[in-house]
Amino acid sequence: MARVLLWVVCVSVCYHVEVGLCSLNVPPPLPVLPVPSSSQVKWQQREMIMFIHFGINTFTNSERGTGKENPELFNPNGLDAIQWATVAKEAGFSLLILTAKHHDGFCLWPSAYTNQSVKSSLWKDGKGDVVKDLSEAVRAQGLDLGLYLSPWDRFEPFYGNELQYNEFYLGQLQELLTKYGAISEVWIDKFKKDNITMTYLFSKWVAIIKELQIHANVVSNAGPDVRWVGNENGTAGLTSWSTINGSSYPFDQGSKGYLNSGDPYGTDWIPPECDVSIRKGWFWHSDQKPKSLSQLLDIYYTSVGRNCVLLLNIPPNTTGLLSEEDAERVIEFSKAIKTIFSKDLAASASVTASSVRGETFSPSNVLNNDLWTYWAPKDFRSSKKSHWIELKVEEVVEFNVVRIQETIVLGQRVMEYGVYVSGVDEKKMMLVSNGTTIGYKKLHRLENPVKAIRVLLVIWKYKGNVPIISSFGLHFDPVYNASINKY
Ligand code: FUL
Repeated sequence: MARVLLWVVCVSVCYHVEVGLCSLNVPPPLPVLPVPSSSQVKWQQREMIMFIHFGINTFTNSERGTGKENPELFNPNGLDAIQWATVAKEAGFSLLILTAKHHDGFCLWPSAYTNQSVKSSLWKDGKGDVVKDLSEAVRAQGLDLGLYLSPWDRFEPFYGNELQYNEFYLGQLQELLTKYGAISEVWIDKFKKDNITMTYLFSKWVAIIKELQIHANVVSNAGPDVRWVGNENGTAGLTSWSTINGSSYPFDQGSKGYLNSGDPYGTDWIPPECDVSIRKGWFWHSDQKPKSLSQLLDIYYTSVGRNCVLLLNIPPNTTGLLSEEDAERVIEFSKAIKTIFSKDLAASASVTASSVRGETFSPSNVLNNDLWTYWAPKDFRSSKKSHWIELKVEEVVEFNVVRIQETIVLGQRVMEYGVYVSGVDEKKMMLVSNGTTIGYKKLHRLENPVKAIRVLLVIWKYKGNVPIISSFGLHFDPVYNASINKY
């Protein structure tokens, strides 16, 4: 009995005093709901996903087919899905999403529900299957597969008949989700431009996806797992919440501004994905060129750097290969990201903070790359006070990117903050950037490189009892620097 009493007293003291040895026992802060599912965390940690727009449009030099195309036109006689997957792997993508069917209705797999597919094409005498080729190629590289299946189908004669078309769509989903192994993401594009009125039985589609592929994230305008960012240029809002009120929006709606910034009081965790093409069009056209490295890096900062995942489209050409210039550009892009972010100039900094919740939540946790370890300040409960964390390096460092990350598994919390710096012997700190949301990753690209010895993050406003910072780093981006010098 005495022992039990002693234990109770000790636990209670540990909880309230939060010092010395006992501090190990301080429990983590409570999550601020909603929080991401494990599939959503995995999705977020991918940071970049490759989109592949390929289909009959590739052969008609079009962006939007009519459904009247002759399937014999599809003949990518050099198609090599291994090349797609190899480029993806080299460029650091862990997931590839293929347009199994675009709005024109042409299917890249031999669907039993239609003849408008590879089986009516000249490619491999109608015996080919692009989805199969890609699924095997990605697995061989240790990558994952996702599929885009357009609900708007301009070929299908049933389109417009609610019952028949919804059954048809469910049938196609079932084929795709049972024949090609694990599918990590299903893209349900809301786009439709005709006068045909028909209700999509969206909740039934999601139910069958979850039944057949429990870990797949379903993407549409408003989720249920991932939302569209509201534009196709790779730009999330400066304020970028992973939360929205998903249940108030049908899958094909949601105002662009709302989807772009999210909702601090949203009841559902439905983070944004930024879809953008490396070229002007989604499909390959001989007269288009890939975006420049600095354009791609701008996109990286406005997507991954604003709490999003970048879904970058690289369209195969009529031969069935990613064109060399696109492949070279995307690999150059990924190398630039590695160069910038593999070196954290604060790696050996000493880190102090306004307060520490307990030893497990030490400020120095922000120097490792582990999402699950973090700095948390003391919980002052009643007061909504601000908190700070400071990096101090031994010798002056020059940087133009500040990276801040939250432990999103405990919710997205920070609502207002500022980043200050000071040089040697300078007592005064200078504000260099500020922001609203952080989320999984926030990258502040500074107008000009800064030389500093101390870098301070002050958090003024947050949800929950305390803010939680998983990572805080400093980087130098030579490409951005060069472009400033150039223009
Ligand atoms: C849009 C489509 O209309 C485009 O063709 C492209 O597939 C893009 C990703 O989504 O809604």
